[in-house]
Order: sequence, then structure tokens, then C-alpha cells
Amino acid sequence: MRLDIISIFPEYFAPLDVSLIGKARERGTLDVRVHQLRDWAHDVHKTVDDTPYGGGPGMVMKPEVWGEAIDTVIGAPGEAPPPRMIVPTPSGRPFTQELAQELAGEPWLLFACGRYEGIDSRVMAEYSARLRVDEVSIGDYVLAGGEVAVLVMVEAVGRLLPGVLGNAQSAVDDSFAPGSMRNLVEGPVYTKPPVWRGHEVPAVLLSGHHGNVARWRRDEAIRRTVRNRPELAAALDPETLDKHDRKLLEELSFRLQPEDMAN
Ligand code: 97T
Repeated sequence: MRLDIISIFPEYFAPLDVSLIGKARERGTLDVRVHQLRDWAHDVHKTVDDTPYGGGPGMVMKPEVWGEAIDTVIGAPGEAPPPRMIVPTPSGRPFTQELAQELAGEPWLLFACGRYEGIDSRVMAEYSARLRVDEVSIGDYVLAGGEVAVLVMVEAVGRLLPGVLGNAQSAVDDSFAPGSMRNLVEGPVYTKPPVWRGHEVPAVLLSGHHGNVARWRRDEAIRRTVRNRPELAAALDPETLDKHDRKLLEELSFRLQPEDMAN
């Protein structure tokens, strides 16, 4: 997979030299190219922003500079199938594991990092006519720019590429998990020693009883989901819940929809 990233802070992307993504780049699984947007600015000050039309605070990134940068990176029309373009912005569609999986199937992604109040909207309009453009948010908080959002997305997408995670682990991941577990967060995990500073590992995990271990893990996953992600708990599909699950949810004073209580 080829990844192009355009930013006024290429130094932000140093982490892509290390760990999983760094190894994938060394092996040639990933071809990451980071570009300095200011290389396409023409004035002596390498200006990339200007004041917003209609007034208001902050600065907006200039369309001409972005246009020249993107034209150069994507090359002449018809030269190669164009990339999908991703623009991080707090007003974008949510970045989810589903979108990460979709992007992992693409041969070429172009990330455009905005700073200040964002990129002149005509840039997205212009390229929407030539390639698939998605404005994407990584969550409901405000960053100083798109760079960290791109790091998040590149890591989430990169680990899904064949051979990046090491096959043993990727199999254990989402695809192998039973359907119902996909809507629950993970429970707690433990390793040796069995007692640490007086804290004991739950006895069931040392019991060797695989059925009891599986049931305990599911209970813990349900407890944590109710506590930390009530909106996920509320959306649980009753078809994926057994009697034990329903009893536990009741104990946690969590109520299913009345129509589901008959089951
Ligand atoms: O807050 C931002 C500023 C610039 C670019 C992206 C973001 C953002 O992306 N997801 C959440 C916030």
C-alpha cells in the first residue's frame, strides 16, 4: 500500500519509522511518503494560510498551495488509478474499525493535514470530482491539526495489512472472535506472578477449566461494557445474549427493551 501525507509539520511523522509500521516500510509492504506543503508555496514567506472570508477567528489554508501539492502527488490524470483522499477534521465522518478495514483494502491513500481553522473547502470540492474524498474525525475532541489524527489512522489501517501484525495475532483479532463479542469491550487480563503486591489473579483463570474461564471472561466483558460504554450495552443484539448474559445485565440494573425481555 502506498501512503502520501501532506503537512506543514513532516516531523510529526517520525513515529512511522518505528515498530510495526516501520518494519512494514522496511519490508516494502508499506510505501509512506511525507511531503512538506510549504514546498508548493511560492512567496518568500512560504505562506500557506490567509484570513477567512466572512470574518471570524483564525486562519484558513489557501487553496492554490493545496491544489499544486495534491496535483503533484497524484500525478497526471490516467497515469495510475488515483488515491483515496482523507482529510482529518473534527466535522468529518467518524473513523471506525469498519472504515479502517475499508481503507486497508485500498492500494493508495492520500492524507491532507490541515492546521488552523481548516483547508479552504473548494479543495475538497475540486478533488471530489476526480477521486474519492472523505473528511474524517477520530473523535469528539479538538486537536491542533490533522497530523496526530493521521498517525492514528495510519496505525489502525497499517496493522490490518497482510503480514504487518504477524499472522498469529491477526487471526485472534476481530475475525476469529464470536460475533457477540464484537459488541463488547475486552475484560481485564493478567499474567504471572499469581500474587502481586497482595493483588491476586482471579482463581478461575488458574483453574484450567476452559468453560468457566470463557464464561468469566464474558461476564467481565459485559460488566465493563455496561460501566464504561453504556451506549454499546444498550445496542446489544438480544440474539447474541444467552440467559446468563441477560441475568447478569439485570443484576447490573441494566434493562433491555421490554420486547426483548420475553426471550
Ligand atoms: O481537531 C482537529 C483539527 C484538525 C484536523 C483534525 C482534527 C480532528 O480530527 N478528529 C478529531 C479532531
